[in-house]
Amino acid sequence: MRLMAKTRTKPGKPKAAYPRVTFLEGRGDLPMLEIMTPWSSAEIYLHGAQVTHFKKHNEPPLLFLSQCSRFALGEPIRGGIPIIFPWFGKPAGKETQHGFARIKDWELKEMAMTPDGTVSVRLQMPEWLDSPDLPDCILEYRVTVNVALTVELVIMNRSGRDFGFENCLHTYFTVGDVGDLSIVGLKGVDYLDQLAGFARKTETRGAIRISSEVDRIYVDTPNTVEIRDSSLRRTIRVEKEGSASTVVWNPWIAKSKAMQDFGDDEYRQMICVESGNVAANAVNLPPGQTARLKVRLSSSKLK
Ligand code: TA6
Repeated sequence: MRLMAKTRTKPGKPKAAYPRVTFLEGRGDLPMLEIMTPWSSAEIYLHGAQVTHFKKHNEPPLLFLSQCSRFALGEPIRGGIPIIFPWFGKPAGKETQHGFARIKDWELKEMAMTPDGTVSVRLQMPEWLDSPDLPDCILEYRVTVNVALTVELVIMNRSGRDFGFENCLHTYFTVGDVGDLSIVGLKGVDYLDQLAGFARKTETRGAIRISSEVDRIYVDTPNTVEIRDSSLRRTIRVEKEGSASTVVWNPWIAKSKAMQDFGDDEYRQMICVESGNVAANAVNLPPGQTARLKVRLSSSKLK
């Protein structure tokens, strides 16, 4: 099914090619939005409200999507920006890794285009009934596509009690070769090393290089992070608001082989730099309050 939502053009004027939003059945016949703007293209699946693609017209894709990803109900999509909520990892007693937001089918609530060609989309997770470990709240996700990609996860606590949760925008970035990049912005920040039993350490490097599996939760940091990719000659900027944690992950060889929905060699073309509130930075949201987690992803030529 292809329904086109185009900007209105005055009679006699050539039809604007951009901006354009097309609703179609994507991989696995899952409904998705295909977005074209004067600067870029993007794709959002209603499954998990997952942005799976963002690419500026004159650059390689910014987001990484595994060629082996599943696109099926109840399964997470491997790549793009998975929404992690209401817990990170797999705490005791939880049956799914990284919560359930990324495997729910979200609803498209609003779509807007501005005269300059920016496209914004608002999605909402299906409501649930208040329960002892899951207070009644509204979850919205706002995606803005132009020369950059901005995503915002908004959680409104409608219950009569505090709501404690973790959230994270688990972003997968495309890189030329993981051995040719450096991650800048985390020097002096403490992190929990998931490969060393969550031991707390301090980052001593101004430019972090990747040469083995990395799985670190940097805590108490509002910092912007840059991914400087000398292979693609590109710098990716990860700016964030409402986030105290930054997670850096690359599965490397063994874990890549162990993941069914990830190619054995795909670790070379990706890095995860994730923005959220995890572990000691978990959120406690009082009744009636709203929590906002916002990330702006942009790129420029590597100087
Ligand atoms: O990004 C950090 C992490 O928690 C890693 O430990 C790894 O499990 C990754 O998330 C991917 O998790 P997923 O459930 O998507 O396979």
